[in-house]
Amino acid sequence: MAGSIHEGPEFGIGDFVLLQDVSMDAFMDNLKLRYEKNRIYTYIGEVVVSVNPYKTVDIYNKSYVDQYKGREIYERPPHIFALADATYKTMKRSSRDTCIVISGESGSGKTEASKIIMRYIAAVTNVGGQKEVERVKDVLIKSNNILEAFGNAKTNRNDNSSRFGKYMDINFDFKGDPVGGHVNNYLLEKSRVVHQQTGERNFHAFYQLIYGSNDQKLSECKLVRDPEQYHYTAQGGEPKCATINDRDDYKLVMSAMKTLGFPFNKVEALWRVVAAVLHLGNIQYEAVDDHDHAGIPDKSALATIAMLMSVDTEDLRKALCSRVIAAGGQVVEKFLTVKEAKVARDAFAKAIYDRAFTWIVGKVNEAIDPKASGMKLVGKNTVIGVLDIYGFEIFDNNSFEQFCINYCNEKLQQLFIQLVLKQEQEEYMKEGIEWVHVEYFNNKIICDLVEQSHKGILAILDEACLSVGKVTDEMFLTAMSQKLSKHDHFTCRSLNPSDKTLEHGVEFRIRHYAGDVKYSVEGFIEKNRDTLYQDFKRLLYNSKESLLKDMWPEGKQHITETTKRPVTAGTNFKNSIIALVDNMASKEPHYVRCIKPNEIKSPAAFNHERVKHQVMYLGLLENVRVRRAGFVYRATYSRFLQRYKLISSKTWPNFRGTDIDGVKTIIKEYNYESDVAYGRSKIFIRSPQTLFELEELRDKYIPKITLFLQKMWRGGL
Ligand code: AOV
Ligand code: MG
Repeated sequence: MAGSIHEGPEFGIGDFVLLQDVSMDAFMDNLKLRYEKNRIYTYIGEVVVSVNPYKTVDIYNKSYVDQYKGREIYERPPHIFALADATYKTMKRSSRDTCIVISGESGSGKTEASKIIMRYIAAVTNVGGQKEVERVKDVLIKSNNILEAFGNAKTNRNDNSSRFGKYMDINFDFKGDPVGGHVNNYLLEKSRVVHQQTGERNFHAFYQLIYGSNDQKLSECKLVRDPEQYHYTAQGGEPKCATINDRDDYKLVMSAMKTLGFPFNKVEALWRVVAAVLHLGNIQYEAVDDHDHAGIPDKSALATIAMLMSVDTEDLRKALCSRVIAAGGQVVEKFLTVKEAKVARDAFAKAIYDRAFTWIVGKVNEAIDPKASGMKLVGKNTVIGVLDIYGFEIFDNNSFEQFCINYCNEKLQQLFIQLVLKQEQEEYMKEGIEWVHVEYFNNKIICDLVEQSHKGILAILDEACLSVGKVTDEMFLTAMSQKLSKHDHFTCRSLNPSDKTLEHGVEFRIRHYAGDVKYSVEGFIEKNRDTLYQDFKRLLYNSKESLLKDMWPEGKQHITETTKRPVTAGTNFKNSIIALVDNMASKEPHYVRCIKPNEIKSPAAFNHERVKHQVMYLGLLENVRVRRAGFVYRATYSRFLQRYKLISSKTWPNFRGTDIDGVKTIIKEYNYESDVAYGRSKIFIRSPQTLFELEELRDKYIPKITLFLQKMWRGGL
């Protein structure tokens, strides 16, 4: 039965819903068998489960595109193309906004999946070959090169790990051709700019500049071709990554920026800013007096940075060594200690890079703005949103960033639970079919632990950040241990003294849906406050380089003006993730659930325990159960009749009655009545066996029908 959902026993079952018995063992056996046969995609109804192959699988070429284009999901072997096609068709047929939610832990294949989906959509649209649409598609696809260069990095989990969240809308005109798009970015892990764990790298862009730019540009930036010379790119210890070619990637990024119409002088200024950040990391401080006040002995380093950022050298020195404060109407200069100056310098480097990234996203959005495409937008404009966010992660040392990333993954799991349950429940209700309730772990309790007002972790953190006087990370931990002592998913040493794995006053643990994570509170307060001295803002606002000046409009403010306290980083992130989830819930969602087969990026290892763990926490088995709720297959009457009418002489070639009567005729003829239920618009089938038999019958009849048609065409009938 090659060619349909059931590919034959040697490839396992293409849809977990069709498993004879729904057990963890059966699920795992099927997943493993398919993975070993390079069948990396398997369905759970309309959800696609994808296992990262860690090798090139030749299943994305044009002949595959042609096989899936316009077909129904069940008609071909499982493929992410089928999901992309279904999403596209739904949007086109019903003029509804749709979205694709891609989830899974770090390194499971989300970003690759999102790009495969985008390329598929590009391949099946614009049949009319309009030049402008081709340009829009090119721009949309190439925007990935730029965003990944500045927003992705090598981590110990993934050589090309997304360090920002990305939600991209692709806009379509009424004909279904792409006319533009929009990117929303979420919290860039900017701490990476100044610190990387052993084995990790900074953002790709730094290495692309060092390895990829020509000699002239490198010397203009006063750089050498060796990342180990720079503190911000040397800490990980392995600046070269076997799976990444920074030189080629630099060229790709430059070409993409050109395609997207980034002005050349801005691109040049942007790379100078990247270079300036590298030089900043090498700034050394020394004490200049008995109060440990900071001074910078290397004047030429200062001059280089000032040159690269087009600011005054002395202003730069001042901003790096002191701060100006307004006290009682008087403006006074306060000198920083060496330790304070280092913190300020790192905050400065992080902020510059973060703003530069935001600027890049803004530029990408200008380039892909549907209005800018120059195409006339007639009729209703619909979108397909693609969500590719940083996956759940556990490192040796987990900080505020992992806390935010993992919270975001909790929210996505919550969305999945709510919508999949809701959708299935609604379907049964709408069709008037009784359904069986399926129990599973609802992670709402963990979302609440983080986000609840007043008693959630983020609220406690904000409270600590806003209180007057010196507040330390340890005090924040104490506050949590008092307020969250009864929470099943939170613990720290003072709540659980026997847990020797947690360090007193430093660490806490959250039982996430995807596993236990130990966080270190160190830096939580500072990262949540996310303060940057006004001095730096003023410095960059006064830059002669318009790129920098435009990035820092608030530098215009005079020192004596008071500003409202900005929203903290954590609350800001929470609000944007809540808005994101609401946005997706308002669209018609489709899901890709990515699984990482092993920890060693190997194409040949299926780590049973690791995969089982993911299957468990993703709730895939429960997903199968809910989807089955007694029925393995459903189809509208017209669809069913169209597919199977050829297996009965009573319905072939034409049935002269309603679709439902036609379906009933077939079901009766083959004695399947006890195995089906008739809904309002759909037929529901209980056992996989019935579906297989129907498919087999269809396969048996197809040659006869073909013969029949050939004879007819030749005039023999
Ligand atoms: P992620 O997006 O889920 O992690 P990626 O999509 O970056 O993971 O995948 C990690 C690596 O796995 C890629 O760089 C490829 O080498 C390989 N890979 C993934 N999918 C495929 C595929 N379909 N075919 C071939 N190779 C693949 V993170 O961004 O870390 O959460 O924050
Ligand atoms: Mg990614």
